[in-house]
Amino acid sequence: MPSLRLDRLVALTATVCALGCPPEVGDTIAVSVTSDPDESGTSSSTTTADADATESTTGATAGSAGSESDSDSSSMTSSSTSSTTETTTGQAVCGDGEVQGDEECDDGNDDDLDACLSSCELAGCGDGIVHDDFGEECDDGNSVEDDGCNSACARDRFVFLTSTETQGKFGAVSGANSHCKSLAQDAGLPNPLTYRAWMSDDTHNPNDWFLQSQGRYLLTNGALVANNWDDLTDGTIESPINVDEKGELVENAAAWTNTTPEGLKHPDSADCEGWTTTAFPTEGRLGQSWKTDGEWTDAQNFNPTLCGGVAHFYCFEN
Ligand SMILES: [Ca+2]
Ligand SMILES: [Ca+2]
Ligand SMILES: [Ca+2]
Ligand SMILES: [Ca+2]
Repeated sequence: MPSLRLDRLVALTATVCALGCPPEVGDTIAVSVTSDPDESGTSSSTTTADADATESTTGATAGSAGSESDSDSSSMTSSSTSSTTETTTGQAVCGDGEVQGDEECDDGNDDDLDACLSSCELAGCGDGIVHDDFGEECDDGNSVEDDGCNSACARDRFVFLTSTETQGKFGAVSGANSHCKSLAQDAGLPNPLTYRAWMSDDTHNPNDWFLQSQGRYLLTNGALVANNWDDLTDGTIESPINVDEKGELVENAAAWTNTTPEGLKHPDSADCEGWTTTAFPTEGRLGQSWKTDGEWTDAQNFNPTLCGGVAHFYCFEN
């Protein structure tokens, strides 16, 4: 109790002094402040007459508010220490739940996975912490684009041409997906169960159905196919998708697609009746796996083609 009253007294004196006190009273303040632990020892008693006065006024109000909220949790000491921190710093205290000074935020916790970091900076791409709630797939804290995690916090994805080929009947699009997953798994590729076939029917097309990534699409040998989804679907690709799930080149192959370079179902759709039949004369549409223009998915010279023929699939990590 006495110490609190002394504080109050000092605060009161300081408030008055803020309006103009003789230096002697200022000395009194300096003495009482130096009696507080730690921080005040560093401050100089000569320059602080004004500063101490304002700080201790705010300290007094904050201290009284603090003692209300602290009252249930006990002790004069806690309320007096809180008033001393506020008195001596009077500036931003990261973690106190109030946004002050240069703090971008202050949520009063040290959880770095929420929107406010424990450093009182707003969470975002580039802070080195993956915030999947905000759409970050990765966050390596740098702006190097080709190290697996780009400056948009999007990761790389693999694309391959299946090592196997089949007629146009393979259990619909879902059958092609299953085949992509199983080949990816057998080859030890990451996230094998996310793979989808680049293929369209009446209810599927890649544009609606794939994650449109901001990250790169790479062949399994590391070659760049596209820098992101927009690059993938702009009509040309950087490397032909002619490498299989094991990283091996497959030459002069075709792939069932029925899909435009934009990732849509072809306007002249031909999909072997939803990829369920090889009956003559049903037809499907193909892409040519050695091409980097739109023909990679929509070959001009032999579409549509009979479903009894054989072709591969393009498989995309999603
Ligand atoms: Ca704060
Ligand atoms: Ca936080
Ligand atoms: Ca982040
Ligand atoms: Ca990076």
